[in-house]
Amino acid sequence: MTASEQAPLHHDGRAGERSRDLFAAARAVIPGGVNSPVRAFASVGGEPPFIKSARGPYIYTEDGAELVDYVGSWGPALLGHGREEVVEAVVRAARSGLSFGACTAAETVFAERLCEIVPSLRGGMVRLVSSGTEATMSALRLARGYTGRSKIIKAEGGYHGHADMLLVAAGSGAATLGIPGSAGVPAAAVVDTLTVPYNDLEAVGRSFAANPGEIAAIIIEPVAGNMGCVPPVAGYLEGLRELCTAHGAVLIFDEVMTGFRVALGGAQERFGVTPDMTCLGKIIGGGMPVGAYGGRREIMEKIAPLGPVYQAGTLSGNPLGVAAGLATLEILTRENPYPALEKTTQALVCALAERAAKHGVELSSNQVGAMFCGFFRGGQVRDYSDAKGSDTARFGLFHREMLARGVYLAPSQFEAAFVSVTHDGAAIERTLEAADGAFAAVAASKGA
Ligand code: KE4
Repeated sequence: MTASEQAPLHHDGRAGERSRDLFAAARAVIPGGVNSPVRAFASVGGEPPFIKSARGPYIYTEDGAELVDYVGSWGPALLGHGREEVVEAVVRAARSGLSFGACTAAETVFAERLCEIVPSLRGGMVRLVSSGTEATMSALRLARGYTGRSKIIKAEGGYHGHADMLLVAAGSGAATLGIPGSAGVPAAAVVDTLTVPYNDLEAVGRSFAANPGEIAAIIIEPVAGNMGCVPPVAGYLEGLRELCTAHGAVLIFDEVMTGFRVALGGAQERFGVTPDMTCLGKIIGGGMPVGAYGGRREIMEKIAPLGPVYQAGTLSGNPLGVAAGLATLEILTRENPYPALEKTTQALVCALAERAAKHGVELSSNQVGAMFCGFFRGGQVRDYSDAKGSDTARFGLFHREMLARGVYLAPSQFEAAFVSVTHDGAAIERTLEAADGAFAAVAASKGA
């Protein structure tokens, strides 16, 4: 079909006939029709539009809609969709073979670049894996092996992937679906997982005091992004650093989302607090499945084949993921988009807040770098309990109204929105126009 025969693009992102048919077919062979639960739109209502392609700040649905995208593949698309240099790098690598399961020179170059850029990796080592889940699961096993201790601390509403030991009071899709734990996780798997409220240093101090010499690690999102976006309060990260140093526990920053998003060197660079280990994912793969964990050399030397802690992966460090990651890092270090991203995102968050206020809709906004979210409630949101006080029904209505007006937000109040370097004036303008109408619809709705 030539371009002229194609129906003109429209902006109504609600699932049309084609997406509905595709979703019915998907549900017949894929649980819930999705390969990751939050994509099912369960908490916002309606059916998910199926995506055909994406370019820059836009995604294109199977029903012919062009939508301004703030999911960005859940974070990876910081450079916008389909950045030519990244695509070319993957195509070039693919022409030499897709995967060897053997050492390649590019993996070393990639590891060197990560160790140059991320403060906690400087002078240390890094291991490539294929997802954020693998990164956090491996980092915690390594921390346990390194310290000889079993207990770990995580924050309520923190999401670090779906490894058994971490599916306790989890955020993101677990929070969205209201299943912060999970069936199938034996009590024994989580008996050593302690949870504390985010931004509550005293609770962490009490956990250490109650478990002297038993806590192997704290794993924390240095900016929470899976209870909605919640920044660390002043002194929080520094306090975690001090407590871990004092008690000989490993401080792990889960920067799968914040890494290369809130600063080139991640939240640890932005806030000036260096953890012992860092988990990475999303942006470092430029849209390909890449994760990584790394940190101090004496810790990393405990991982096989150097040490007794086992971890492995068929596609770890595969040529295509490494090519996409290297191209992405090259662009980010060359262009340093962070000041402009901060400015664009701040202006967008302010303008959205103005439109909410204009229509008398309570909205509590948080933003760090190129990630943000609006909680449908008043007051400040500093932890998961605050986030859960949001009116999720109103969020659902807002989501549907924005989608109908051509803006694609994460289908959950407990996620963050992501701005890319390609979100230009036109995309922002369309977003604000849509928000004006969506907030009006929320204000007019009784109840939700
Ligand atoms: P993956 O295994 O999904 O690559 O990464 C897990 C993970 C680890 N740590 C943090 C801070 C994360 O945000 C994630 C995954 N994020 C979710 C969205 N908030 C992925 C989307 C999904 O689950 O479909």
